[in-house]
Amino acid sequence: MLPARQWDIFCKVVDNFGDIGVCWRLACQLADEHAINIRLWVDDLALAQRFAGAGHAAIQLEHWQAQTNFSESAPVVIETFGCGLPEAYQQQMLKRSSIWINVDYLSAEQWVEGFHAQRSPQANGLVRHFFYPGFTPLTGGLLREASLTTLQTRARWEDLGLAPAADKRSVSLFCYAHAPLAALVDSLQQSAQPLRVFVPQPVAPLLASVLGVSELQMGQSIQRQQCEFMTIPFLSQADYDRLLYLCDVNFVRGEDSWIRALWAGKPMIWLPYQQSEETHLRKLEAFMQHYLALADQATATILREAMQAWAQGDWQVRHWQALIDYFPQVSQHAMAFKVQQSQQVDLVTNMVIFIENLQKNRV
Ligand code: TRH
Repeated sequence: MLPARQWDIFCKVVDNFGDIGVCWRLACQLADEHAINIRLWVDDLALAQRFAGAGHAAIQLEHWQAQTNFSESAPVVIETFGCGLPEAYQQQMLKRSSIWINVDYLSAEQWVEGFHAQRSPQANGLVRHFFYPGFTPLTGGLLREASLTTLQTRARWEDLGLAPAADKRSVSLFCYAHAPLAALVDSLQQSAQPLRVFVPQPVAPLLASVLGVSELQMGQSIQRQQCEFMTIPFLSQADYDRLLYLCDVNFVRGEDSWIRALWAGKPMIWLPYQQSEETHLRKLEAFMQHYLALADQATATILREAMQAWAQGDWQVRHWQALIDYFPQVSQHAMAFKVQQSQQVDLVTNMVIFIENLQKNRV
């Protein structure tokens, strides 16, 4: 039988990097801060190995395939983003009375509070528990490692193989293909202050097409008016955290880079993952209500207009200009939000407490 402190996490990679990005962080924090050994079952093993890098002594990556033979279940099983658990595995869970948690996607929408921590009894006798990340104390909270502050305060450009550039503002740019990139590039080129823009490898082909070059090699740099565009390889998660902390402004997307930008405490422009029926715009609105609640009116207007324009394909020169003109205010706001949000308990701590309570209530 698997020991009590050996948990299973299940991850299906729908697309992009967010699913495995969140699962890898979750696994690492459970291992590092709660001494839990993890088997991470993932359908895209190659992508998981890329995130794992040199690996983690307490995390075992397992290839989850249709024909996988599950001989035993863990006492605690974490399904992520409603990926489902295999029927054969559920039979093992029944034998062991395993606890079943589904960690869902993050949203700042109000309904999340009502759904968080609810139980859903299954026809086979198992109970699935919903665990919703979120921004308020009535949700599961946000992923935040205890070691993050130390990582940030020690971060140096040189660690990333990059030179400091005190005379320029540094920007990181991680976005989707539907972003109005040509309009952003135009506004950055005309920036009142010199810039350098770090473009990670997945975004490089999009930038190449906007700049009218056939290809951009990693590490290549192209100067256009006020702006130096520099492509960088896909970083480890720790190095990506360092980059966000060192940059002055971060464009982020999806689920995980969004929250890492929040913890960087720097002005951020978030691009939600595009969904049907404009669901992503409702998610953006809900986040802005939360993010801008304590901002002064000018700061709130600048950030709101910029995020809306970026998500709705309507970016203009004035949006970047306003961010630069009000840079001290938007920066101060980003730091204040980080501090306010850091007062809340992080997702992994909340989850461990939730699971301990479920275990106690069973005895
Ligand atoms: O890649 P994404 O677009 O992932 C998305 C979202 O999670 C979305 O909600 C989900 O529905 C979809 O996947 C399936 O963006 P996200 O969430 O920011 O994930 C990127 C991950 O990659 C994150 O863990 C940070 C990491 N990363 C690096 O480690 N190094 C890098 O250089 C970069 C650019 C990102």
